[in-house]
Amino acid sequence: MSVILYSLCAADGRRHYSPHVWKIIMALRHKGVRAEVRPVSFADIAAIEDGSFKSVPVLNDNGHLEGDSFEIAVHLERAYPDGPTLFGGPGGQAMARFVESFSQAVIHPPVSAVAAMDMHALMSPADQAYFRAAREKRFGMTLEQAAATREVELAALPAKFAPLRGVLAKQPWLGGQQPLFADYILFGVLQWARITLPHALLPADDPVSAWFERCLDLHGGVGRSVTLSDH
Ligand SMILES: N[C@@H](CCC(=O)N[C@@H](CS)C(=O)NCC(=O)O)C(=O)O
Repeated sequence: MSVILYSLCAADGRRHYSPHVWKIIMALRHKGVRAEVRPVSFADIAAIEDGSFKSVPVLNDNGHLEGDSFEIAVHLERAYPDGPTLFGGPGGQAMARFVESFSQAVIHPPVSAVAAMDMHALMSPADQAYFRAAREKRFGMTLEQAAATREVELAALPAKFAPLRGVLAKQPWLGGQQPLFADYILFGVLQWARITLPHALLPADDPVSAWFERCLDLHGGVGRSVTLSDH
């Protein structure tokens, strides 16, 4: 029996910072599945397992390979039916796709820009070169120019969390009375920011910050186990 999760890691070999990997670290703990988290760099991704993967997370669950965070969660729900549910049924699974889409379309892009230079600082020289080329192509500007938008992006960010804040005024988790994979999707983005940025992304008195702290307390506080950015 062996479960391996491949995870993008800083040059220090300790700071796992990928938002998509964090969704799965939480999902594995939620299901009570023990896994070895194996650190990789950008350069290592092409050599993971059968060489067919272009991004992390990648999960090897006793020989079953899965390479997209949502598909990994669907696999875990199917493979470990005795553990607590990650979706709360087919409707919950379908609606978690909306949360993923919201996270990718609305939250991910500004955090990418705000964290660009801080992420770069955490990487090995080889990953820095890869990351700079890939992100400058995606952004259509240099990393430095993307980072120069950070004050504007940071100021606009709390309003973008309004949909989550609105739900949290009525219930403690997106999942209702308990966290579900939908919570871990948005947790992943904030955890990425927590690990890479030298400052908080949202004000401490924001209900979203209180929810994030509750997420950090889950599953034996696994989210707090990563050393914070000190660069
Ligand atoms: N849809 C994928 C996206 C995963 C993804 O973009 N992972 C990033 C790390 S956060 C990656 O591995 N990127 C590889 C690259 O940029 O070459 C998922 O949710 O698993």
